[in-house]
Amino acid sequence: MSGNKNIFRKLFLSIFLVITFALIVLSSGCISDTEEQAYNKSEEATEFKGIELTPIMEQRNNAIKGTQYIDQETYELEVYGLVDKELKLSYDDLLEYPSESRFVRMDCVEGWGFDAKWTGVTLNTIFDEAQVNANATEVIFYCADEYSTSLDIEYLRDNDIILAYKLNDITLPADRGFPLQLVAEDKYGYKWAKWIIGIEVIAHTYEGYWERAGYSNNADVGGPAFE
Ligand SMILES: Nc1nc2c(c(=O)[nH]1)N[C@H]1C(S)=C(S)[C@@H](COP(=O)(O)O)O[C@H]1N2
Ligand SMILES: [Mo]
Repeated sequence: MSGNKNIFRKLFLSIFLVITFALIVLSSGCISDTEEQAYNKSEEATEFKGIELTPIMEQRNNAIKGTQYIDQETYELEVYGLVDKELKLSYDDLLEYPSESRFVRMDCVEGWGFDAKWTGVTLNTIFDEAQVNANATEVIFYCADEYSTSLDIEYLRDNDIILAYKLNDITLPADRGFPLQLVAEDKYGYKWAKWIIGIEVIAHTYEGYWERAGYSNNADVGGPAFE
């Protein structure tokens, strides 16, 4: 009888261990978002110039095909079109430009948003290096998930718009657009291209992914969502 009891105990213990293990795996699966693990929260900025920032964990995000995982080692940003000098910039090239930090609010057209500190390189720096032609009117941003959007070159230049590689002092997490997100100040979220791999300078009008679906090509925050 005592032998039977032992077997029963062993069986009970193994079942208990299997269930516990399964629960741990399942629950870690639920919280294994890149944003949980990919950065050190103690390094995240909580305020900038006296303005309170929304913690990254509380910021929502949005993507047509889910998170894109870009390899920092092989990444290249191509700048082409109406330029005298085409550029192919590595991640390290991007970090070598003078960096600029700004407080900018991101507002999705769906009605949610967040306040963040963005750090990156200004497009003016890149446009000047590429020697953008005088007849250029618009710039297309192509992304790794085949998303695209465009903005007037005048808007980008006059507002000294930045391509951000950091968010609240943290390197952009994969789900947030690593290596680059366009900080399209005062424009709805769908202009804030993530996972940017190409920048084309053009002299005609272009409609990006959501713009083709009827969303305003102007996209001013507070303005109409549709055209
Ligand atoms: N490449 C790419 N960029 C994108 C999108 C996308 O689907 N793909 N979605 C846009 C939309 S609709 C919003 S609201 C913002 C969300 O950006 P966030 O991750 O900073 O919140 O990303 C924009 N940039
Ligand atoms: Mo959005």
